[in-house]
Amino acid sequence: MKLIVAIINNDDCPSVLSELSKKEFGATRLSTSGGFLRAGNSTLLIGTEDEKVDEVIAVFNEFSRKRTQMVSPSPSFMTEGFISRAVEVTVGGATIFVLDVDKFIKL
Ligand code: 2BA
Repeated sequence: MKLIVAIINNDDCPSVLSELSKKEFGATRLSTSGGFLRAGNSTLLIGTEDEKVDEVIAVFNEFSRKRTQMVSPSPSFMTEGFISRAVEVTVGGATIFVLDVDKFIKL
């Protein structure tokens, strides 16, 4: 058995959790924050059989991988005569640890 610890962006969390639940994986979400940016992120704990680890990682790969997105500046930044241009920003990403589990007990 393995414990997957995955740190992802808060915005990606609902879609990752709903896909994991659809595939009948148990998951626990912790609200965490990164030591560098000190911004909120989510840490998911997922206990699963060894042979299903790749299936879980595929969910993160599909729903929380690092990608770029075009974002328009918010109207409050726009002034008369200023032509707003969408900018490309990087969003998402997942940091995943896979740990061996000695015992799994549910009481
Ligand atoms: P990532 O490397 O994608 O890391 C995203 C978040 O994953 C981190 O948030 C942290 O919460 C977690 N994480 C990453 N590596 C970890 C590890 N070895 N052990 C435990 N948790 C880990 P932040 O710490 O706020 O970092 C946000 C982003 O800032 C990082 O994205 C990286 O691109 C950059 N970064 C982090 N530390 C840095 C440093 N010392 N110097 C420069 N850039 C750094």
